[in-house]
Amino acid sequence: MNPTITAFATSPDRGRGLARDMRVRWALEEVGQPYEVRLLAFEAMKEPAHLALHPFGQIPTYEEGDLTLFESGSIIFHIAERHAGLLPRDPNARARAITWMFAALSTVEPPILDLSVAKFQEGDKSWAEQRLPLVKDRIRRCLAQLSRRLGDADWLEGDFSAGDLMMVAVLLRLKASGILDEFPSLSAYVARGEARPAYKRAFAAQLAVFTAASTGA
Ligand code: GTB
Repeated sequence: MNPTITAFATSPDRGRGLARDMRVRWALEEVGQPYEVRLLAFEAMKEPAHLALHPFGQIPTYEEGDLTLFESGSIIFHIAERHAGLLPRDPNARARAITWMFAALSTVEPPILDLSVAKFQEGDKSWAEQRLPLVKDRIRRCLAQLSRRLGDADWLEGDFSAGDLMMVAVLLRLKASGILDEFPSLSAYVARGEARPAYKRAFAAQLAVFTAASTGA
């Protein structure tokens, strides 16, 4: 039986692939695992049926037989562990790829999320104008370090891995801010991720949800 994931019935990003079901879809496409999607309205995400799957009432979740997971990092790690293609076989190379998944989620993503909060949730506060440059500089510092480590390589550790998938997914959130353009090697890195056939299939699938919702199809 195919796994089922959850996604927004109407994504606030208007199908730009920024909601976190996108990274799970991408991982499933990379390993060639077909999947089902259960679409949820915001209200349904806070109801007991969904809270039983996700204690924080969010998407994505992942159901496979009697296994239910939440947290995109854990879901992608599970997919990468169960299928070939997203983690190297060599134990040390595998550990390094997993390290990059953690780096994406716990070092690179937090300042990027801070930027969204500073702009969209705190933008009307009296101190917002002072805070925004500080938040942006924290992102720049992190990207400078990441770009130094990537150097001229295509991917972070040899071949494309779940570490790259997660890092690209995290960096994509920055595209609209213009900050990514300040780091040409990282822009090219993200573009390489977006050019992967699996990424394109996942992107098209989540966009189709938004298109259908907005045209009433
Ligand atoms: N740590 C969790 C994970 O990685 O799975 C975080 C999950 C999460 O933040 N889910 C969001 C959610 O369910 C959707 S992806 N939010 C509803 C809620 O908390 O009530 C985050 C997201 C939302 C919208 C945009 N956007 O519009 O651009 C981008 C990303």
